[in-house]
Formats: sequence, structure tokens, C-alpha cells
Amino acid sequence: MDTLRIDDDGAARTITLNRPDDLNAINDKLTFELQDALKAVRKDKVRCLVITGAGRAFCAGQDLKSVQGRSGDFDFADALRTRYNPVVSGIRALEIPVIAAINGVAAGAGWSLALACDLRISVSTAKFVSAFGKIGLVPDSGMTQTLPRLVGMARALEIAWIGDPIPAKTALEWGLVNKVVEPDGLAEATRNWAQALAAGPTKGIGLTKRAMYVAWNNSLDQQLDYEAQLQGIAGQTRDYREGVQAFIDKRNPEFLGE
Ligand code: T3D
Repeated sequence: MDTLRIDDDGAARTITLNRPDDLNAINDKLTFELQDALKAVRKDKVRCLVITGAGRAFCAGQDLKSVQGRSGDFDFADALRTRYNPVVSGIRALEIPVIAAINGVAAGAGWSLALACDLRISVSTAKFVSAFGKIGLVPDSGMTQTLPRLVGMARALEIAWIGDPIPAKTALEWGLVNKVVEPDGLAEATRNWAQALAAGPTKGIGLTKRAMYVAWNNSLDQQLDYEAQLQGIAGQTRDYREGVQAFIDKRNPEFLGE
């Protein structure tokens, strides 16, 4: 792929956005390659996915240099539906943990991409910039849903309207990232989580992801019933039986993701 690098480390895969000269800004090719890469994750039975950026940025959002050639009646709605939305829904539909390893600035749809991931580890030098408001656009790629759910409505609107860059320290305080590490510690911190998750009971982990996101739209009674349905699936897995047996045997479980 021209715009991405793909690296496997056991059952964990890293997708690196690889346009460092443009801060990994998202052009057409990158969105379509990312869509394909997400489909491959499912096919290749990857058990944990990491998304990161090459160079000094995570991702600067839409490639603004490439929009200059667009015609006056450019169809933005179609562009979002065909380019960005499948990426965001593709990440959410993966029933494995997806970690954003945020190696530098995340702006616009680049920040949305990080927010679409399940867990975020950021370097202390990263900053987060909504960017949409500065060019007269609406936050997209899920940001109008993910952001208020993480930080509350007032902060989400402040981010969208005032638009001051959010430093990593504040992002941690506001719950926008799970962990902040020094730049030279990002690879190790990410690998520790990715390897632990990839060695986990993948089916139960994936169903947990589904349950947590579905819960946003459910009443307590609906959610209790949904949990019962999902436990009916998790309880039939080989990994559940292995987990119980390992407890009885006083040894570490060996989960196979089945
Ligand atoms: O259009 C549609 O289809 C709808 C979809 C929209 C989704 C969106 O994401 S809209 C939002 C688009 N993104 C932005 O508006 C962010 C623009 N960039 C910035 O605000 C800043 O560059 C950053 C905050 C990201 C980083 O600032 P800084 O000071 O660290 O770096 P810089 O000096 O501004 O940029 C360095 C280079 O990267 C520079 O190139 P040069 O001058 O060295 O050749 C700059 O032009 C380039 N760059 C940064 N962002 C983009 C970009 N090139 C293309 N597209 C970018 N988004």
C-alpha cells in the first residue's frame, strides 16, 4: 500500500498512516487503502489492532492541499459516506480492541479517527485540534458523537467552537486518552497493551466491545437482556472453559481466541 504500512507482531497488527511529509493528512488514496486494510484485519484473524502515524504527527485530517482541485459543487455528503464513514464504522465493527497510538498532533478527521478507536495512548508532546470550525465545517467522522460522550456537551462544544489545541495532559484529565507517555515510551506502552489484548479471550473481549457501545442507546432493562444474550455466546467458548480450568489448576490461561 502506498499510504499505509502494515506490520504484524504475533496476533497484533499495526497500521501506520504513512504520509509523514503532509502530517499523514488523509487523501482519497489513504481513505480507500485504510478501508481495505480494515477488511484485511477481519479476514486475517488479527486479535488486536493498533493505528499510529509515521513521523511527527498522528494525522492532520483531510488533505487540504488535495481539496484545492475540487469543483464548486463538490459533493461533501457523498465524500463522507464513501470515504470516511466506512473507516469509522469499520473500526467500530471490528470485534477486537483497536488502540490509537498517538505519536503527535491529531487534527480534524485525524482526531476523529483516534476517537473512533477503543483505547488511546498518547505521547506527552501530542496536541489535539478540532480544526473543522476553523475552515467552516462540521466535525465529522463520528466526532459529534464520540467527543460529547467522552467529555460532556459543554467541553465538546468548546472544542468545536473555540478550537484551542488540547495538550496531551489536558486530554488525559478530560478522559480523551487512556494514558500519556513520553515519546520514547510509546512503542513499548502500546506493545504491552496490544500483546496482552491479543493474547486474551478474543471472543469475550469482542463481545464486551459490542456490549459497551450498544449500551449507549439502551435502557437498563434492554442492556441487562443484551448482556444475557452475549454471555450465552461467551459462555460457550473454548476460552471460557480454559479460563475456568486455569483458575482451578492455578496456572495462567492459554487463550486461543475461540
Ligand atoms: O473535505 C472533505 O472531504 C470533508 C472532510 C473533512 C475532514 C477534515 O479533517 S477537515 C479538517 C482538515 N484538517 C485541518 O484543517 C488541519 C490543518 N492543519 C493544521 O491545523 C496544522 O497543520 C496542525 C495543527 C495539524 C499541525 O500544526 P503544525 O504547526 O505542527 O504544522 P504545520 O507547520 O501547520 O504543518 C506542517 C506541514 O504539514 C505543512 O506543509 P509545508 O508547509 O511544510 O509544505 C502543512 O501545510 C502540512 N499540513 C498540515 N496539515 C495538513 C497539511 N497538508 C495537507 N493537509 C493538511 N490537513
